Amino acid sequence: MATIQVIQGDITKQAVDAIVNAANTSLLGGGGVDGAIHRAAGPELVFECRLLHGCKTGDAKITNGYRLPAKHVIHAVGPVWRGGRQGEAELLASCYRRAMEIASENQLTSLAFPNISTGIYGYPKDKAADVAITTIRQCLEQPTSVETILFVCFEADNFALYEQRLHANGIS
Ligand code: AR6
Repeated sequence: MATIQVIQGDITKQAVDAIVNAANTSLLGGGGVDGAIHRAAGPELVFECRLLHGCKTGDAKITNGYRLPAKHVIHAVGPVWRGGRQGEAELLASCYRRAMEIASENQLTSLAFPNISTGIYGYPKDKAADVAITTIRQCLEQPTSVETILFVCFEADNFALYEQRLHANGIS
């Protein structure tokens, strides 16, 4: 049975099989958690990202982790929040699903997620937490190599939202 954990902290410090990045369609870096991951991984990361020729919104692609304690980075592209009627929830769910699929294809067992789209992309944090937790629970009902999910919340309000939802679901 897989476990879901939540911590408040910095995803670049997590020694897991893969950390998930909240990237953009270019995959060539940016601000927020993307910038932090590229800074911590070193310049080799963007060299590998250049070979991937971008990524669609709702999709994800994997690279090595280079100088990170994580072995791999799964770069997922979340939606920009445009009011909620532009398919944002499905695109956000798709990010989590694709990251889980890629992890399983690569036989990864531990995966850390940031709160995709809730920073620069403006997705309401409570709605994003619902999508993230629901989607991960659905993925864990299917056969998967993933045994441990870590939600890494940078901000106290996101941490509180996840704690409340995970406890309410009786998961952690
Ligand atoms: N560890 C964990 N979470 C973090 C960290 C960190 N070190 N730093 C920030 N966060 P954002 P988005 C949280 O803006 O909304 C980039 O420029 C942050 O507090 O990083 O998906 C990309 O290139 C927030 O809760 O990503 C894209 O252009 C969460 O990570 C765009 O931003 C996501 O915030 C993507 O926007």
